[in-house]
Amino acid sequence: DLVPLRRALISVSDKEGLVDLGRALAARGVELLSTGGTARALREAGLGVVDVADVTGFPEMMDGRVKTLHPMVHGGLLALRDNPDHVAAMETHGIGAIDLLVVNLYPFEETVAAGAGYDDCIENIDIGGPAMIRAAAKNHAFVNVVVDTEDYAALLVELEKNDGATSLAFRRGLAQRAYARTAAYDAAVSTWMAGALGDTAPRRRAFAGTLAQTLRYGENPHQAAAFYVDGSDRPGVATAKQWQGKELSYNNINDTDAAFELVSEFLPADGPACAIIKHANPCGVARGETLEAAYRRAFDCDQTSAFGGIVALNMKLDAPTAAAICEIFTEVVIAPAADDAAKEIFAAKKNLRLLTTGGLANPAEPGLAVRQVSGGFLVQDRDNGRLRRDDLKVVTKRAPSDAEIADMMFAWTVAKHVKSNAIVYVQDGATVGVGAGQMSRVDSTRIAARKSMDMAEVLGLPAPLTKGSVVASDAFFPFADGLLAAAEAGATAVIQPGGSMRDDEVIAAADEAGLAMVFTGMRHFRH
Ligand code: 93A
Repeated sequence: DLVPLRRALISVSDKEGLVDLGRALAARGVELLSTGGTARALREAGLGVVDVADVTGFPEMMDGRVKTLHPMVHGGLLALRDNPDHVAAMETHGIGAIDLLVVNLYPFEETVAAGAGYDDCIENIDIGGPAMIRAAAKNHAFVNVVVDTEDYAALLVELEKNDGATSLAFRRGLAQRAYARTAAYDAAVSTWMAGALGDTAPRRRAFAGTLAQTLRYGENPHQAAAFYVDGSDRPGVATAKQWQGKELSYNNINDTDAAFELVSEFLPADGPACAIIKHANPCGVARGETLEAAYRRAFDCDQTSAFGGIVALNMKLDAPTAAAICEIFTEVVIAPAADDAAKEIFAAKKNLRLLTTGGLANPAEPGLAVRQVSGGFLVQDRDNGRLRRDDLKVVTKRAPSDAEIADMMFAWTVAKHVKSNAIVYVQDGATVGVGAGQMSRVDSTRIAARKSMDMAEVLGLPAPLTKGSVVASDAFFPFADGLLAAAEAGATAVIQPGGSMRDDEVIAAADEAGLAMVFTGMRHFRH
């Protein structure tokens, strides 16, 4: 199954590594065919090249839209060399076999990411490239197809190993990667078009990403894993710059995403905010007079869990905050930016990863969330629901105070980022108890209160900070018991969606306990 390599067609937008590859192939006596810009680059390097236009007998035309779309090219890629009819057709029409196709496509994804206009994006949809890639990959029994500059070296190693030929196993691997590339390319086009048309309906989306990183392992060491990016330029873990520390792991990426999405809810104009995440749930979120104060207040919600956590900040990381973070072991810090003094402090902590994003994510931005189930994918709009003060409906005899309302809005925003059943106690712009991921809402309510009691002991407080707090619930209280547990922990005001069959019972219990309660009319399940 060894096929010797005699004739190659090279047509690349990314010219990186092109000349070296061309030289190595020429040294093996391989004939080089090429399109306009690629041929020029090879010639400038002193290599002999045949223009595709001379092979097809047609000039490249229509701004390059039609250059390789011709039977002289596609026949050379698709002909079965062991099929007498195919061989006869090649002879009749003077079609020469092409044994190697090297193509990388018009930079459509980069053009979109750079914010180019509609027409520019359209012009950067490559047609001839994918057509050739798919043809060559189909005919991998005889043809090699390389779509990534990173595979040039492997091709040369293979040729060296087999004295100028390639094995079927090698060509199959190339073909598989080639189809992954064209699938991702078309998905990127379709996704961009959906956005451009303002139609992001889940049912119309194609899914694909570009492999950004092969991860050391997945959620557990026995699971292989990789990180795919979708090419969006949204600030976040996928586009962040890493300044120091080891490579991020699967769990780090997942947790860092949760941390940054949460902290992005808090606009810098409203003051510094910090979120500390463990296992994708916040173990402390707070505002503060300074960024350092925000961090310390978030840390004080649950000092035990914060160890080895992910810290996200809504503003440029400064030195005092960096020093405070360094007091314990932290896995990752993510912020819109970091000043030099902060970077210097972190430099002493070799294992700490620092990521900067250049800005905050927009929590109101539309988008899709995908989850895999066995046998398929579930697709939904991302939860970009945001509450305004006017949306609150007071349902109790006592109306909440302004301070309570501010804390309720904060607690509600945090609860959106806590796994259901989510219960979040907040006092004075800081979480003081978080109950996450329980199967019963009463349990979440009690666990959060219990943790607050533990922290009161650690901090030497006379009473847990749930006393005099407000509490948020991501979904309605189905019975009064959860609400009563929150009242018992000392909450004075409650924010929840409402809508339970027993709302009347729950409201009566709140009135009886002297609580103020508001309904949001919106739910924030997160599973
Ligand atoms: O405009 S195209 O869709 N029409 C074609 O016939 C065609 N053939 C190759 N784009 C086409 N290509 C692409 O041109 C290749 O995929 C490659 O990205 C690029 C290389 O052009 P040049 O050699 O002129 O730099």
